[in-house]
Amino acid sequence: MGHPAAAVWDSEVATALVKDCNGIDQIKLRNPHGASAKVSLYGGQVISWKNNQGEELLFTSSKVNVKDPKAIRGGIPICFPQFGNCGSHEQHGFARNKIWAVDEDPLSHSFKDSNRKSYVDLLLKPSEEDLKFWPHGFELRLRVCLGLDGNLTLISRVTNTKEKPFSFSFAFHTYLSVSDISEVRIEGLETVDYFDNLSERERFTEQGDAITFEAEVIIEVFERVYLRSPNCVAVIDHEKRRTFVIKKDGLPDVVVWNPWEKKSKVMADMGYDDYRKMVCVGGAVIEKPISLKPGEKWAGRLEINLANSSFCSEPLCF
Ligand code: TA6
Repeated sequence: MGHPAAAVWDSEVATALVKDCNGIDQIKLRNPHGASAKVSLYGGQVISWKNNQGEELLFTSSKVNVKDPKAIRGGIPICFPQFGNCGSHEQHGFARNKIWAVDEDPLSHSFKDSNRKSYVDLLLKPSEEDLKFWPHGFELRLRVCLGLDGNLTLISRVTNTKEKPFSFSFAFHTYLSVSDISEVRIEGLETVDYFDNLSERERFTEQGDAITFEAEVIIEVFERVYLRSPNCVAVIDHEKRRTFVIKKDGLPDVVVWNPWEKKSKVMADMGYDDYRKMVCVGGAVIEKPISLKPGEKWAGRLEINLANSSFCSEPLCF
């Protein structure tokens, strides 16, 4: 079993290549103020994002088995080409269970000042095996960028590289670390329609107030997909006096999920009370999958900023 090698830093883009205990490459990003992030080539999954004080901002299950390379329960798993269970395909698609490559020829990104950020470009293309069960030519690119202010930006791009059109769904399934789920309120999704995944995607409309998580209200699990939502959502943690400000583009829907107590108990890779320390809030394309004609591209961008405030999100989002 390999041991993670010491990081060798590339000062140009402040990245370092290391290996995890399974010998799978990980890319470490850092900024001059102490913030950092880590991306695994397994699934193109962001597995860590720390603020300038070195505090971990993404949730990771207490029962993650690092010796089992499958997508860890936590971080920011990628859902592609589908979200949810679709027939015989893996839940949330196969991209998260493939080894990605560092993209030596990234598409030109409309970054204002990439050279002042620490970032890595990853690429996933289908193998011959993949084409047997999803017969579409694609290039799925991911840029993970750590800003000078410590914010985390993920940009995904899908290109149709073959002669026939295809459709896909996509999600950044972001596990945020919180003090306790009872301290969390989500603003920006008021009055938005949502699918309640437990009700066979029956459509509902969110009430006029922020989303909160009261034990007496949530019986089994909180699992909703908010449809065509505003491009800014605030996840407020009163106890930690901080707000995750999530800005998105090209990702019309927002997934909000917490397994709650009952479901957590039957999840092999979730500690029995881990649900109290996390909330999944991710940008997604679920209600209306993206269709690409030959040669067409799609891009989705998610930026998460950390604001040391737990008051009204109004000034943070708008
Ligand atoms: O978004 C909620 C959900 O569909 C849940 O049903 C649960 O299966 C979760 O996703 C798993 O997501 P993950 O990305 O951790 O595999």
